[in-house]
Amino acid sequence: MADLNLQAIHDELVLVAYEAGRMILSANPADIGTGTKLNSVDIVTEVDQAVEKMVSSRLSTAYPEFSFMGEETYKPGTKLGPEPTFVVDPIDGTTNFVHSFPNACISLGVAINREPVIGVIYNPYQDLLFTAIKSHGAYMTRIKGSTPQKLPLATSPRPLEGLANALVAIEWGSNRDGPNYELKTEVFKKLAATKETGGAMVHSLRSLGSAALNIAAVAAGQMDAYWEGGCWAWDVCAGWCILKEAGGIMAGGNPGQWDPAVDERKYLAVRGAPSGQKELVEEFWGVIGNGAMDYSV
Ligand code: LIP
Repeated sequence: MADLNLQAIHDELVLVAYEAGRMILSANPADIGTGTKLNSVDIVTEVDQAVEKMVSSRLSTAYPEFSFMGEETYKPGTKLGPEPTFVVDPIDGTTNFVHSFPNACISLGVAINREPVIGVIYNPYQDLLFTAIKSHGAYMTRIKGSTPQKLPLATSPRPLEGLANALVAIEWGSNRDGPNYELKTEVFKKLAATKETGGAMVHSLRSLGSAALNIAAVAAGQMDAYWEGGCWAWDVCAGWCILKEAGGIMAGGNPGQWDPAVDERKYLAVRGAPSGQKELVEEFWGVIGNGAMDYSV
């Protein structure tokens, strides 16, 4: 495939993101049809499906040679290939959307050789756009048309000084029983507990309800880390590129995995910092202990 113009692809994804934002804002969640997938909390709506259809139609016209991996048309067992692929979540934060809670986004990623190289995340409720192209930095645009701010937002990010000084993003996800759930909830408890009781005493835990927005907040330096198992490549691909371009790192959600795959389904994102990243990852893995999440099916 001839040298790709990543800037042109990025620019098209930004236009697509704003179009998706208009679709999301024009829907009235109280009136839309919803269904469920894995269980009663794994929700899909007709708006998710309509947005993904618009996205895939526009992108397959503009880039017919690209593959497409979207949440609503994903065939279980499909692996992310090496070819240029759009990796798309039409509405990340569907539960928030269904409840009219104003925090959801479209997540548009491009992976080449299974590496995130473009990321575009747009939260229409806040008119907040996060973008990145590999080797060209990450940016946040607060209001459409305003001057993008380079990420991380701090011109001199503070060093990371361990979990006891960290604001950590977590998610409950849609798996609510079994060994993965038991491990996750045990880790949540230990993260928040006092050191005297064997905990990490984090500043606090936050759940934005969207993997993409959690990762974007870590990239911006608004949170220090995000840990989740069970989400998918389309939840993290765009944010991954934005995070890396903002100096952050993406480690595995299980101990010892320093180089996770985009479709690994177990992630630990850490913000950019002049020091302390590796130490924070290792401290976090220490909280997990000998546990390991398994999302191989
Ligand atoms: C969501 C993810 C979130 C996860 C939820 C859900 P969706 O994606 O962003 O991290 O905890 O279970 O998968 O379904 O809103 O696109």
